[in-house]
Amino acid sequence: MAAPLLMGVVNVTPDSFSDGGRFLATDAAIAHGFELQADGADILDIGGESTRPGATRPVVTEELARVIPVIEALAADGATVSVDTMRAEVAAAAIGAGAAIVNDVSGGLADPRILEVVADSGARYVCMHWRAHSTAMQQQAFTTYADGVVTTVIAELRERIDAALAAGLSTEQLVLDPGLGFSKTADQNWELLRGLLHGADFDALGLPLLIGASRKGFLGRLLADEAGAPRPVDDRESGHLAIVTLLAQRGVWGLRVHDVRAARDAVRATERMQP
Ligand code: PMM
Repeated sequence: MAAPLLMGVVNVTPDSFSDGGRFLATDAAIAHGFELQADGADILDIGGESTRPGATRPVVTEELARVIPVIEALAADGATVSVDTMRAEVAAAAIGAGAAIVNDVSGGLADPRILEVVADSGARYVCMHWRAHSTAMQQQAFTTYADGVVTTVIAELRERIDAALAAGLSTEQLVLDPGLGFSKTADQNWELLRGLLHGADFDALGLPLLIGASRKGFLGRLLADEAGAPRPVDDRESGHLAIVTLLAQRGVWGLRVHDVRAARDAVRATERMQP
């Protein structure tokens, strides 16, 4: 079984929950990308919009100014670059700057023109399960799953696959992502992971899978202290590595991670134990 590709996260944002503000300057973001590559990243995912619950969106010119110079520099050096954007205009500029993958957390819902841009370019398209922008996504209306979270997420992903194919994408371009933390409660994230590890429903879609669990709130809550305070964002890696290990053993196309070195180590150890 092929080891999962590791997608290292470069958030060029002032407000991401995991690393907001650390890599907002172009030079710091580029240096971080090179660091992640040295740590063993296969893909560098460059994002200019924070999707943390409650975050407000940057205007498109701001998003472009954040990500394009970083993508240009990393792609020019030979890195496989992905752009984390929901906007067609940003996707087009990123592909022009050398991005090979468009990681759209809205699966084409936020800006449907993004599907045509990707179809025409031939780039890979990560189609994530999503229901609403950050300001609204954790409202109860968006975290209700009538048929259970696994069945409903899969049904909604099927709709997005149909939309992508109708816009001209080929199945070879598609990668699916259940969107952990996006319009999901902690319990629903665990249920999705349980479904991925112990069910066949996701495999029935017949498409590669990308999973992003790194540093997310459901890990913080799992590892909360006795008073109930969530484990801080930068101290959740031990729990995350259990997920990395089991998903690597299960077989997935990719894992979106912040600590590439730790994930690479876990994947190597997992591979070593394969029969
Ligand atoms: N999570 C975040 C951002 N982008 N993209 C994909 N495909 N899957 C994810 O789970 C995902 C994503 C939020 O995490 P961050 O703020 O640390 O980038």
